[in-house]
Amino acid sequence: MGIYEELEWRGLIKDVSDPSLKEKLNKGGMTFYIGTDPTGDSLHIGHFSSFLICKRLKDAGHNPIVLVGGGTGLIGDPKPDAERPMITKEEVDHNFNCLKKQLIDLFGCEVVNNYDWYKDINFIDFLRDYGKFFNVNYMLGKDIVARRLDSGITYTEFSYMIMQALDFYWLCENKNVTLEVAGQDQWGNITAGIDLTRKKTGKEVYGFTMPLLTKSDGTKFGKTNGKAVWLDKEKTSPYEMYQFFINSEDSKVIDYLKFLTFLSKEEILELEKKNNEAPHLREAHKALAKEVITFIHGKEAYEEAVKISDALFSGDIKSLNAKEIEMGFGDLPSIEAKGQTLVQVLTETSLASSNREARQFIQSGAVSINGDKVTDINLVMSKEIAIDNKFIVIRRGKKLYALVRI
Ligand code: 629
Repeated sequence: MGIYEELEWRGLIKDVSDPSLKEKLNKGGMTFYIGTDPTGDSLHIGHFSSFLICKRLKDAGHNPIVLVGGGTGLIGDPKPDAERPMITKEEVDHNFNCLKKQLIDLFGCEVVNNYDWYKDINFIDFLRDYGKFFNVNYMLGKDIVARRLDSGITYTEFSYMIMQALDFYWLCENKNVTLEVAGQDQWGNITAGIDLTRKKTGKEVYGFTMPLLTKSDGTKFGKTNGKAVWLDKEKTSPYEMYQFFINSEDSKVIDYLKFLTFLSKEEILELEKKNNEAPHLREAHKALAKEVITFIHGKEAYEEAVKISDALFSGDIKSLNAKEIEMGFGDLPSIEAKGQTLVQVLTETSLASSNREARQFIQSGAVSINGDKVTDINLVMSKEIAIDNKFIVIRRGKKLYALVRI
């Protein structure tokens, strides 16, 4: 199976600019690029699903270049619904450096910045050497622009497609790039670049897009409780990422394995069989979490995430050190220890609705401290009973937790 057939099997081919691309991709040897704008200081799992194409095509004998748009990031790629807020040059520079580091750490590829060539193009030259090739009706025909005419689009965002098209032309002339790849939302920008390059040089360049990962209800993949799943472990811990993948919908987990891992077709079909026969064992989900977290954060971070998850499930909190508790309980209810009794802590953390109910829970044996059942309603929160003198983990029943910080 050639790389094109593999990408098709994985569901990673959406639009293709020319049928001849199939043979070209299977042959290898193309220099291609994929871009991202520095709108934030970390990539998220949605970017990750697109940027994996760098490794997929590199493994098939192609040469990846990643563009981080220090120039286009100052302008803003129009979104279907509304104008983007303008971000400052300082923010763009900071974000550029963050994303460049992440991309090199993850993919080890060449990173270019389109500000490096925009800074040398003055306004008159831009209009004469590039704007002249864009008929306004052509630009209005692009899907995202057409959808913005009612709500309004500024000249700034309207100009964006000329800039991205210019990039493809510049990279073709200066880096021998003959292919741009992106998620499906970028089709209009890619075809603008193909057309501009042909008009200016007579050369044929190519593009294809990948579907954007979605949840079964069609909404955007990569958000959990309204929060994005970031690649920066200080923003989304490997443990949180583990929980995100373990809780993927059963109906989507095989698609996610195809999009987000390098497991073979045979391995994925085997996991699909297991997922159909015994979804409660979550073997496909665990494989997905293992492959993605190991790729992004490394084997140790993955193993630590599993250890925390198992401890929380079994209640064996004592097996965790303070750092692991911090990671595992990051977003659970937590309070500072100020000499409270266990009864007060249960009500303060809403593990009980009243002191009376708290006493009932404790005396019925429903409450444990750091994994050990306690029945002493007068137990005082102190560092003597804390793990590493830092944390006291309260558990009520099977799944309700709260954290007392010393
Ligand atoms: C200049 C800028 C170029 C080529 C591309 C770009 C960025 C592009 C864009 N991409 C999205 C982004 O920056 O906005 N105009 O967040 C995003 N991309 C990855 C995938 C995507 C796309 O980073 O292509 O489809 C989904 O993640 O939306 O010369």
